[in-house]
Amino acid sequence: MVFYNKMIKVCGTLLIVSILFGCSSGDNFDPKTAEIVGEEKAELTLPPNVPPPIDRDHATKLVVNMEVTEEEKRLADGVTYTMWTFGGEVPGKFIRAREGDMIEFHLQNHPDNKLPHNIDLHAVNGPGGGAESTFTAPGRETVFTFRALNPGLYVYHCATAPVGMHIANGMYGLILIEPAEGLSEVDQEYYVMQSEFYTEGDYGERGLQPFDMDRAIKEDPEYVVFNGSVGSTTGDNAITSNPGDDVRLFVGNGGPNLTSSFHVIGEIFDRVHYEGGDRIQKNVQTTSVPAGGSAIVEFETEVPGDYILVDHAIFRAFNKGALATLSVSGEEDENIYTGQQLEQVYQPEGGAVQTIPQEKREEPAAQTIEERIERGKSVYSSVCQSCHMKDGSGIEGAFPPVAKSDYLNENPDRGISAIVHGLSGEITVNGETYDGVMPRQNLTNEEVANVTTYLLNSFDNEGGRVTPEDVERVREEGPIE
Ligand code: HEC
Ligand SMILES: [Cu+2]
Repeated sequence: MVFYNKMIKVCGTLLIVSILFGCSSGDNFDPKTAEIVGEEKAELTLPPNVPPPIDRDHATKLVVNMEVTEEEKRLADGVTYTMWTFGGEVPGKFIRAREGDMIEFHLQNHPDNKLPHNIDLHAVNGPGGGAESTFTAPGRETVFTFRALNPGLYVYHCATAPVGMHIANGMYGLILIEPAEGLSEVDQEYYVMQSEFYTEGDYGERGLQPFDMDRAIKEDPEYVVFNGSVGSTTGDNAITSNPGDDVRLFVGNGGPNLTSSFHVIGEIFDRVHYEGGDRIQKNVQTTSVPAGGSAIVEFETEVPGDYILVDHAIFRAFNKGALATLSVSGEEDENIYTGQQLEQVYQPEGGAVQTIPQEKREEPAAQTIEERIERGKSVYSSVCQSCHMKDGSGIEGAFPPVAKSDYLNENPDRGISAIVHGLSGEITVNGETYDGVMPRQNLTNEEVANVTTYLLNSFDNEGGRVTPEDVERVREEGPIE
């Protein structure tokens, strides 16, 4: 304390010293008593966008208008859900304020809504985080004011009973209280928030899906997503940067139940404000973001390519939707990453063995097409399903659909070739472009014939039959472009 007072004195009297020692007006800034200068209307943004950094050097009265809506929205392709939103989207609009600001919060419940709602902002010091003051019936508006005392990244959510259901239906978002001295300058800032959906239908089941309370209580979601839907932030909607840029992600987790193991495939977080607070951890691979919590993640993107944001509880990523894409475009840098330098036959026995031995598995050949389809189905579920999904729909932006696939139906040999030779490079399936890598599958001719026959006769494909002789022929002819 004595030392602190002394520092202020030194800083105040010796400007040069104060610059050297990094003193700033922030050192004796008290958010409780900071003078409120002027008034502003807060600019709110929908995900993945973030309002611009605050360039004020004083506290102000900040007016926030947040409208609650209840509307049917896309959860996945062919799947919709009645979402309850803060500001028209899930997650809700991003709020950016400065430490010391006096925030006048207006909660507006749209007259077409059916239910009352309120808001608990974790950035508030006061009962219910504002929930008690903002209980609002449809067609009504409530107002309360709070002082932003603690800088950090905070979750807000609806806290109207049943609270779990209001959150599960989409009522959460992020509010950033910038420290008085501001955050470091970066090239891009994005808003990414994870959450779960508990639907009556299984993953991918089409139509408007009602909320399933039993699944929610068991914490067994069908969907785990970033920014409100499967594929919200992939393909044309991917977030972007360029090599050499500093990227800052404001990461939130609305839950309602699961903790996220937040990870970006192919990147290391240079700095993490873990739990959205002051402390910085450096050089982090995966950071925990608890339900109702956050993290600020910063890293430089060095090398061009697609970087996939995942919950590294990995079945959530590949089977429940928790995938987003950061697309980095620009110059390669082989000093940092070369890309593949070699791909060749691996011969553990040395040069004497010229081919990889085909493991001979005991299996009598299928006699009928029904038998083929039946056996092909079990190959599919043990080998292919993890990427192409149980219903063959694939994953937007990553794995093409094998359901109703024009690419496959046009020439079934392409399917055989993908399995026995692998497949990479750009292909177009049902109008969407994919540029992924399907590894060569180590299956017998019989198994490939079965699984391809199964594919052709399932998932709305056009039928057909493939024999082990067809597979042998495609093996010999080499990959089909
Ligand atoms: C590790 C993930 C993965 C696995 C496992 C996998 N695939 Fe693929 N598959 C892909 C990717 C990625 C592509 C697209 C490759 C590209 O973009 O060039 C693809 C493409 C295909 C295609 C052509 C495109 C289309 O959608 O019609 C077929 C057919 C296919 N796979 C069938 C299968 C079958 C059958 C199996 C199981 C024996 C299987 N795949 C296993 C990832 C996978
Ligand atoms: Cu609510």
